[in-house]
Amino acid sequence: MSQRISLTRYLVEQQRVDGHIPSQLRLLLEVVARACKSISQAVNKGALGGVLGSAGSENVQGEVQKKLDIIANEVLIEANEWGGHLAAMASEEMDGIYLVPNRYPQGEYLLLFDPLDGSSNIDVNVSIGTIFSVLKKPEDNNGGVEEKDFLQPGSNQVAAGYCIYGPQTTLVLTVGDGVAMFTLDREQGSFVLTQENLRIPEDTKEFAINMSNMRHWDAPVKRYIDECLAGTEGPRGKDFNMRWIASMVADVHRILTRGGIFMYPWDKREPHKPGKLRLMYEANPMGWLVEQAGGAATNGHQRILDIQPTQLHERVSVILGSKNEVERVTGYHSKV
Ligand code: AHM
Ligand code: MG
Repeated sequence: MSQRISLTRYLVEQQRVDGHIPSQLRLLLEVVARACKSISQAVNKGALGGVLGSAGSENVQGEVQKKLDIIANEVLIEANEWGGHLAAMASEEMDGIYLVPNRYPQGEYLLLFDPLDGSSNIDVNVSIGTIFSVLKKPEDNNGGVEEKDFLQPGSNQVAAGYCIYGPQTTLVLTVGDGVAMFTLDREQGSFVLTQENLRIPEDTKEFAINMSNMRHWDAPVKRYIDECLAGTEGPRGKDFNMRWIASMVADVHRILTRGGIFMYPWDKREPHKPGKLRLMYEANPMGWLVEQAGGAATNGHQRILDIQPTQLHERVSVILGSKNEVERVTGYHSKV
């Protein structure tokens, strides 16, 4: 790229030239990016910043919270509550929704996030990230925001993205006009556009799934993985490679970069739960990014973005990535 384009310039052009985003949404995305820079700093300090280890508390989903889960959550709230662009926020780390305090102006957007995805990787220095999704407050809502206002299908998202804290800090974003990638220039302190119009190859020879759960899977997922494992001698006639980072951000980042399929399916360990991952702030934003890059995202039966949520912290089975592979696994489900 001959001329460096900052995130700010990219967003201004999306607003001005292409008319894709209103100014409030531009502000919102800039604020989220700024918060991600702060989180990146905290992540980088690690043990030197005293940020590693457990916080000694649990979130609403009964998961042990790490210190960085809580720090990242606070950074996102503090950065976003006063700008006038938001009406409310929701997070993996908070039971209910967070209303913008009365002392600040109210905007028309709703922000959802997983402040630090891949928490099990924090203390072992493996890539983690922040995932976010932006919805509009429903038009018929003239009063205060309630949890039900968040319960919109992913197809209503107006922006979605993630920031990965890995060897590089990279922000990946869609506002419905393809997927763009920005790398943090630490010397300048700004995100710089490093790739536009990301495309996921339709075919792949790489899958990502936690194989230790194999005995708990349902038949269609087991069939798909068995066929991949059979390699050149099996029905697929080719060898597959496997990757599992246990950070959805890192696995999805690899898929957006070179293709692949990611699955965290329903399994028999907790049969009453549709899956491990959360619909509204994990599967929806990632599903939209993947679709915007030419891939697909389903729960085995239905497009993720078409699911009507009934709860803020609803879980979902996730199959996403290279289109032809996702369609194959989804097709196996319909044959059961
Ligand atoms: P988290 O949001 O509490 O970090 O959990 C979500 C993570 C995903 O990033 C990842 O794909 C998955 O959990 C890994 O789960 P497992 O440890 O069961 O393989
Ligand atoms: Mg998560």
